[in-house]
Amino acid sequence: MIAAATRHRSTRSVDLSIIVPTYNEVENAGVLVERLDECLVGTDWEVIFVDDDSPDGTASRIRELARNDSRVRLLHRIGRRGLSSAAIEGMLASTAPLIAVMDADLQHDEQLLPRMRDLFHADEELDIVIGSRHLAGGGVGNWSKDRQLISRLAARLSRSVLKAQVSDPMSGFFMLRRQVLDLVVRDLSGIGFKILLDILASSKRRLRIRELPYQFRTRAHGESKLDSTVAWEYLMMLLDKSLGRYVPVRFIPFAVVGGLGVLVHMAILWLLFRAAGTEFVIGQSVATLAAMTFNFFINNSFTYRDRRLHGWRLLRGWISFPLRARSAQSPTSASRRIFSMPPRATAPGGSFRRPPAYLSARSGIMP
Ligand SMILES: Nc1nc2c(ncn2[C@@H]2O[C@H](COP(=O)(O)OP(=O)(O)OP(=O)(O)O)[C@@H](O)[C@H]2O)c(=O)[nH]1
Ligand SMILES: [Mg+2]
Repeated sequence: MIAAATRHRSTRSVDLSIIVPTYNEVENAGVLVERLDECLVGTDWEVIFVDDDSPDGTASRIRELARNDSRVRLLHRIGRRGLSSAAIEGMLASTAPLIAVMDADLQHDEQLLPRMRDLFHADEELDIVIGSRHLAGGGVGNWSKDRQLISRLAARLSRSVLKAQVSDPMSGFFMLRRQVLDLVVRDLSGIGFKILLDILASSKRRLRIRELPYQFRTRAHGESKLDSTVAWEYLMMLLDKSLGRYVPVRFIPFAVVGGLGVLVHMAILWLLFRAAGTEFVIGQSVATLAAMTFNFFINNSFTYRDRRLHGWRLLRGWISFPLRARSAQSPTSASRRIFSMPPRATAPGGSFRRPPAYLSARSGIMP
């Protein structure tokens, strides 16, 4: 018992946790740990990589690093994606009073970390220090004109939810006190890439913020994960921040996709029944199946992107989706009315009154 207590007391306490979300960063993880080791002399630090089961073996590489260096930790998430949610879970897995978030791809200047830490030591009231690309002395490296334009547009949109004046609310490189995390963590959206904006927009009190300029470097290894869905997720996050307290944000795209599904249904039914002259029941069945397929894949790609299905699970989900919907093959009274068909006798209990399966939230691709 005494030996256990002694052993317990001898464990080190970490002053700074650096949270690094990773997806396919196998070549960068080791270099980042080396650079942290060089620049954080005199600080008891740890790095928590949060890997979303990268196919390139990043998690195995980090495990290998962790076996030789107890400052390296790994949170391995399976069946999940998302930079912000990874950062949140990494922060929650740490115990240090100071927490930094940075990318794995060496684009963030690690030399800023000791300067950020010193600012916290000098000012007890300070809440967040942000690495800014837009202050004098900072820069965005070799970004194309298009990317600069999109970034400016996104920053302008962010003002609708932002409660603080900062030059780079889209930065992915910052340090904060644990108390700030505790203050906002239950209100975070956790959607998409912009975790700093999420934190700034979720705070119920005015935060004390400092910014330090840095030059965003060019990625040396691996590929960018920025794609068109990042823009979609960004809009979802802004919607969540502005409307989330009234309606679950996922419901908005789900309802829009449902509405588009109705249009797909009606267009196909018109083509088959009116233009091609097939029987109504056949047209209706094909239209229902097409609309369900449309809704399933669009919801999978956008509404539930963070838990989207791939490969066999996608195929299984798609096949089981109409099978689970008992009314899938049944003509709806709406289409019958639109196409001037006489109403069909309904089974006791009015099963045809049930909305088409692809419109119901329960029949979404949620598990
Ligand atoms: N855990 C996790 N990490 C991610 C995910 N997407 C991106 N990342 C990591 O988040 C960091 C930033 O992603 P990048 O693709 O470099 O995005 P970026 O720096 O804004 O864009 P580039 O300048 O084009 O590199 C990197 O460390 C990625 O490995 C994800 O879905 N899950
Ligand atoms: Mg990057």
